[in-house]
Amino acid sequence: MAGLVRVRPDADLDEVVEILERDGGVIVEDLVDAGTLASLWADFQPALDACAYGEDWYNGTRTRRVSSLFARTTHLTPVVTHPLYLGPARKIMQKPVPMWIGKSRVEMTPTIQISGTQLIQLHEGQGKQPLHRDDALHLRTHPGATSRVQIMVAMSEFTAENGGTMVIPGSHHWDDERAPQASEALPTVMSAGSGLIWLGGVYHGGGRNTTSTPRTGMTLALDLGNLRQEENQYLAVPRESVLAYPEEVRRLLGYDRCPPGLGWYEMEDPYLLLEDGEIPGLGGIPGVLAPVKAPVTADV
Ligand SMILES: O=C(O)CCC(=O)C(=O)O
Repeated sequence: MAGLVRVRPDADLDEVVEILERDGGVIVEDLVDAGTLASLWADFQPALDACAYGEDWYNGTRTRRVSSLFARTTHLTPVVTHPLYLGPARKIMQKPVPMWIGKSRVEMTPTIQISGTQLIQLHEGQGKQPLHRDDALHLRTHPGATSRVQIMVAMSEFTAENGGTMVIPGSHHWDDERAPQASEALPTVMSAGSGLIWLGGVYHGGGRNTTSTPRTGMTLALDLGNLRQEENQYLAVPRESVLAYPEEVRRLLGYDRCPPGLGWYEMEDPYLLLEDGEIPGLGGIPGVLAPVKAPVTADV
């Protein structure tokens, strides 16, 4: 198969969804503007410089990895809410699920959430990472519905020589018997500020860096809201840092409920606790809201 399709940041959402569902990945050129990229570098550089290389073959022994990104910067909103990242993630993953509750036929649409965040800096001599599927974290079987949409933003240029992410286009359609071959994987070549977006079922991995210049990528993953977050965002991001972001991002960080009823606090939307520091009326007003207001009849 040919390499991944490249689109501009103003590409049509439905077209990008179609590309992603067909090929498993897409490159959005110039997804992050120069000002945002500079701000992210300013906030992340000290942590990257202080970070030691990894110690195992999978994470890379010539690779620096820095996580807890929403605690380290306030500049991630334009990345995680980019219409060509969040838009396709919502369209692909937030599919209504029909169910019976007693005699009522209802549909529940899951939320999505920020799962893992990481800077990945490959240094000279870093070899290829084993090809893998990121939805393996949730022990997903294939083929199956997509439960993760991930982005890798090029913080520096990605080339075939410096370890640009290796991707096997179309591999999300494969079953679990077919093993990925290195010869099938194509390097992601993109300029700083561009973004590779791919589905959780796609085989991919970091490439080999044979140059003397580090390759720096920033990856964020959006997962279905009924799965455990890869990175524990409640521990990784202090409340003050969460509050530095707008409501949509706060909810994506996990301060939300996934229908029909996951993630509640005292049976209420945890977002209320985050914002107000208390659940209004708790203990004082009878009739605390049910987790989900679905059209369910009382007779069972
Ligand atoms: O660094 C990359 O390009 C990909 C890294 C990756 O897939 C991983 O660490 O799981």
